[in-house]
Amino acid sequence: MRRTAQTGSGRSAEFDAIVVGAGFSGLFMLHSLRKLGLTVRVYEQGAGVGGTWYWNRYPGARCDSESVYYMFSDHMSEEILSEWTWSERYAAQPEILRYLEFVTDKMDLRRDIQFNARVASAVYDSGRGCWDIRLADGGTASARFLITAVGCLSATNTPSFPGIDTFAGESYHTGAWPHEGVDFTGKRVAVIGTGATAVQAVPEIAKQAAHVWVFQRTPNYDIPGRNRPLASDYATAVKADYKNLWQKARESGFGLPYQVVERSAVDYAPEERQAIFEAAWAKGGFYMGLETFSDYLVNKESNDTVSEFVRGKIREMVKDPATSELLAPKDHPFFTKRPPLENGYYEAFNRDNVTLLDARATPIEEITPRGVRMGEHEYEVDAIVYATGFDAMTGALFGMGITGRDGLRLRDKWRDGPRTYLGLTTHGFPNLFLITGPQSPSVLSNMPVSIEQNVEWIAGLVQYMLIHDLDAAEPAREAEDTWVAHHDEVAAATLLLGTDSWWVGANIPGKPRTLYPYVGGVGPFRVICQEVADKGYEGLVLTRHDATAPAPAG
Ligand code: NA7
Repeated sequence: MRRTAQTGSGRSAEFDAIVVGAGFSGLFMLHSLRKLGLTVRVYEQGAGVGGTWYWNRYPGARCDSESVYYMFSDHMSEEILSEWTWSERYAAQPEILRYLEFVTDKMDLRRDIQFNARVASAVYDSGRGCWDIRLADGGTASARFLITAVGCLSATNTPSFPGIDTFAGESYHTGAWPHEGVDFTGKRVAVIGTGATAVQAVPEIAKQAAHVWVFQRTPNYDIPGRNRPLASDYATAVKADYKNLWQKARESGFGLPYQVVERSAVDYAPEERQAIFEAAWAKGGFYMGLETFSDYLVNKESNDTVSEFVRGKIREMVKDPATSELLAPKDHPFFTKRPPLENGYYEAFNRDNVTLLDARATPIEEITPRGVRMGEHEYEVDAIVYATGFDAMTGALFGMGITGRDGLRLRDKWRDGPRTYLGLTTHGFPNLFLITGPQSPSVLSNMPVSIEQNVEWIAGLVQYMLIHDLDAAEPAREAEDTWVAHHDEVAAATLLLGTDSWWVGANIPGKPRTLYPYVGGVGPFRVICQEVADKGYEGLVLTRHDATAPAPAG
């Protein structure tokens, strides 16, 4: 590969690689490419690092993977791993942001990151064999490689309720929360949505507000998080066994080093099953889904048992029978939507100042200057919190105006749903690499584990290209077709496509319905990617820019 050097002068800066986003993915990608000796520029639209953890500052925001596994492994830095100790079982947003800032400074990453820099377009120039980037402020740059590290949940979704702009009070989307925080003391608050975000925010908002109305369209199977301060001996024990635990996480289905036992709930007597459920419930966290029985996603009968167990727990926890019935999901099987972890959510409905409203039976009709109208009733509030989620996985990518070979826009290519090779590359877009892209495990995993795997695979490919003096990598159309077919086949064997969720794009009107993340598992995905690499990046067409070979077919 002929290197391009940063000019530092002239209108358009040139780099070997441009990375978009400075969250977990962008930081590790920058570090990895630097190690290869490349010039790299990271463009980040926020004023600081952190990605998701920069934007999602709503009350109660925390990770749902246990903190000790929600971090970089020694592949980033052994020193950071040993120096950093989390204070809670699930770290809160300020602590995660502090961690990412600590990593940034420790690894001296900041000098290659340009903040307040939103990429408005990214266009591939076949003649020069590079990507031309235009920033929203008019700045330009180009690079051989373009790597998206934009996160899966970064393009916020606010439903287009009639009258939304007429509201006279304060409105907030949880994914773009004011940095100075919001004081809800004494206020009447509407929270729209009951996904993982609302489940974290409602108990905290309820502690301040005069009254909170929670507008629920679909109830979820919320699992107790059982958050608590992290005992130092626990952190020490995890650190001592870190290599083993991370290896287990890398080989696991969901990127967590849990003990998955291959067994079905239907093969157990009701009392035995109950004991297994109770043990996981008491433990808290994703153990409920991952360490009880292993066939919930493919066996409805097995799933019915855990779904009923969780419904029973909700009925026990929420005192008002009508409210608990409304909170108990009946329209979809457990884990076919992301199960939120709750730390006081169900308890909140036992407070006098929290009311659950059924936005399924009586949909929100409009936002008025005074509040939210459902049917005949107008709920007058001082503030509206939109906990209405994201245009997941593709929203942020489309927002960057990515255009590949022959003027092909990514948005057009994926009009009927994403088409990728391994979720990491897509035909027609040479040297475009997607970290946690659609059709990779991404959101169906503990993100840092998938991010490290994705980044290392991309860095491995770049290194291979450097060694073999290659300029461009692009998946062959047939390789992509094969991957999409495999992805779809694995998805079709599960219950996931039958439930309306953001995993299948159902939350965004008009979005193609397909499973966006790959459900084949983190471990198997890693093996597939490694095999591809071992075979000289099989499925990718690798070319020299000055070669006479034609561009990949299609
Ligand atoms: P989610 O999980 O997409 O939740 C959004 C919520 O907003 C969900 O309860 C939606 O109901 C609700 N919603 C969306 N549009 C409407 C309208 N028009 N009316 C009423 N209610 C509506 O987003 P989160 O931010 O909570 O979580 C995203 C992920 O972040 C989470 O899964 C974790 O992986 C981390 P619906 O269920 O669609 O009926």
